[in-house]
Amino acid sequence: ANLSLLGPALNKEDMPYCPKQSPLIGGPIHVTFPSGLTLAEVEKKNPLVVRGGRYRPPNCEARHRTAIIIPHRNREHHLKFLLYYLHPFLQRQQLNYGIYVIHQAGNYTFNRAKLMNVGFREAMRDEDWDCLFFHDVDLIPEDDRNTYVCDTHPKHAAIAMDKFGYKLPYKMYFGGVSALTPVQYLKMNGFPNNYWGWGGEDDDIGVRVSLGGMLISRPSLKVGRYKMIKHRHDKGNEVNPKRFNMLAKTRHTWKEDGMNTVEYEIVSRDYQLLYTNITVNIGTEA
Ligand code: UDH
Ligand code: NGS
Repeated sequence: ANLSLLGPALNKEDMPYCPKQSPLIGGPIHVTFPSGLTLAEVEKKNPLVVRGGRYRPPNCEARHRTAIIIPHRNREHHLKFLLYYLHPFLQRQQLNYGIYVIHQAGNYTFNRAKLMNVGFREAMRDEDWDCLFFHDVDLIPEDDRNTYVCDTHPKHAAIAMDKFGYKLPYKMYFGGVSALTPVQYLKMNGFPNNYWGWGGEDDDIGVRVSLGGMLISRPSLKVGRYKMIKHRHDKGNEVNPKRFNMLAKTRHTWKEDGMNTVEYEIVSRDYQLLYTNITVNIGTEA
């Protein structure tokens, strides 16, 4: 096309694409949890991050737009460490990115997968993201080469966690951190809305990938490494006794439960410097 017909270009549009492989990427990251770290310090270390936790490389046009979706309640301490590591990590990858914290309102039993559905819809309202990373708040990536971009199949990124001896705990494990394009997400009707409490929802998501006719893509064990911030079971996220019965039925329920049926009310959307905070009322178990 004759670009001159479009009139004078803005500076931003004149920028070359970023290189296919970022020159800023290193190797293993030494993860520690400095005591006394404050959010204000994390903000100061990330001067190019703008309102709502958004960033674009300053000198080149990003090749990828990635949204990070973090299900959250009562884990501010973990969130601070995740942001401390994630912002510089994503900037070294030269991504156009945004971080969304999806905060479950009230004290009713936690529902991780439904919060992800909320995050998907709300993030896609902002921007036509290429890729969404569904990210537990307590998992810190330990290698720069773990690129936060999507693959041709849904990606399970947290393949090697310290608590499992840096191995996959079982072949179908899909927990912790996963990444899907919007097309992949909708192909499996998103995530289930009915897993209240701990356990099973990640296995259900893994089953949906294959019911949607897709495979699971994974980084290498060397690269997909994560350190988990140690903690106990949360109050309000008790083990879900129904999870095995529900899992046995996924193949009959996935088309009627997911993105096409998710219901919720946004309580607030506020734009913090380091993330967009969406507080949502997701109701209670039917
Ligand atoms: N989450 C919250 N708040 C909650 C519960 C869960 O923010 O109250 C989110 C958070 O992003 C977390 C994710 O949901 O990373 C998954 O929940 P989880 O961390 O409780 O699940 P996980 O399987 O740990 O990582 C369960 C507790 C294991 C205790 C083992 C004690 N030795
Ligand atoms: C499986 C759970 C998953 C869970 C995984 C790891 O048994 O939800 O263990 O748990 N599936 C069911 O309960 C059906 S962990 O070691 O992180 O506590 O993610």
